[in-house]
Amino acid sequence: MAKKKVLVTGGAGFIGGNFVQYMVKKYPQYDIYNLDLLTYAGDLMKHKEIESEENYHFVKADITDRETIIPLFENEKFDCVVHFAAESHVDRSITDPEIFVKTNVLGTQVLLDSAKQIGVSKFLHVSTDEVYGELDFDPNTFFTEDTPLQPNSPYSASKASSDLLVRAYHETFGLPINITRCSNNYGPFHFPEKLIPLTISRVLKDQKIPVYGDGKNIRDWLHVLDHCAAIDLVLHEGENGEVYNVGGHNECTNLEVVQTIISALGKSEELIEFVTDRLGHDKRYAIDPSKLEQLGWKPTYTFETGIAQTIQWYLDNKEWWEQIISGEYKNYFETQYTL
Ligand code: NAD
Ligand code: TDX
Repeated sequence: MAKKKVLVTGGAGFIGGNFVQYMVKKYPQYDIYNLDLLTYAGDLMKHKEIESEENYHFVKADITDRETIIPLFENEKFDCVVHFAAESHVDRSITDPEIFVKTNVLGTQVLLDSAKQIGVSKFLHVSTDEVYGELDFDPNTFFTEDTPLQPNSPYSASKASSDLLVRAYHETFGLPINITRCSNNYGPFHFPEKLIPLTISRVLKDQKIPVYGDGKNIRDWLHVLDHCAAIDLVLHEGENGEVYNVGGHNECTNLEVVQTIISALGKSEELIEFVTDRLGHDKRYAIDPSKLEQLGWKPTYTFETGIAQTIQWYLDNKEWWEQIISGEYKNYFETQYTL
């Protein structure tokens, strides 16, 4: 019997990369195709361990390039698509929104057209809790799947637009879809422009940590491997057309996150530097994951266990992140921060 073909877009990035590794190891009976453009955020160094596995395949392509993507789907006849590829950094969307619209909106539409043309059995769109906007600091309020979409940044507006297109292809053309909306991920291979890996890599070099505003904004942290398990479950068991929120009830202020990392690495809080706030900075995100829990998902990490594992991973894998922060990233950091 032919192997099931699973296309993963953005599989050279942080979450997609973890998901590709998870799937290649867990499902030898599937062929996993990693399609990625290898932008600044993608690399193949992370896949050294799986690159020679028989069920792993890499395709370098741009999801916005219709002339390449449609024939690729026609030739390969993928059974299902798990769509991670995106521009993902809120700060970059504030300085340069256009690429976010191109990749996140038009790229998703090209994939939807391709999936519709060959008739995939599932199109799983990986979205974000940021499409719901922000919550206030009342700890009893959460995002549910019914919370109205009120995105505040160009990034989250582009993700919300892509969610609406995915929904429309289901309603209009009957494309079998799911949308997952997760909270902030962290864990191995997290790109060091994001708060947690930025803090770990800079604390290890005794460099200042830029904390935006007063550091009181809250994020709900989800370990990337718990996220991979959630996507696996939705891919196999998700009800057609449904949205599932993914989050682990791990709310922390940004200042708490930075202090935890500094303390775990035995350094001084004098490294903290409060800097100008992010424009339109969302106050708080918090997920109600009960719909996904009813499907059978439960996170295995608390923030305590997950951050300890993540810090250890960055200590053990300096080669990977040192290579990244010495490249194009260096110019980005110098224009973004004045530390
Ligand atoms: P990332 O920035 O680490 O990786 C994105 C990947 O997409 C990279 O490998 C990049 O090369 C690829 N890519 C970008 N443009 C492309 C194009 N035109 N064609 C093909 N590939 C392209 O992102 P991430 O943090 O792994 O996020 C993955 C997905 O999860 C995104 O859709 C993001 O919106 C969503 N998400 C992320 C988080 C988080 O905390 N990181 C939380 C919620 C949702
Ligand atoms: O230098 C910093 N200082 C700082 O205080 C950076 C980079 C961030 N922050 C703050 C801003 C946020 O409140 O830390 C918090 C986390 O910031 P990011 O790591 O940039 O993540 P966030 O903006 O919350 O978005 C992330 O989670 C949701 C991902 O990048 C998105 O792709 C995802 O949709």
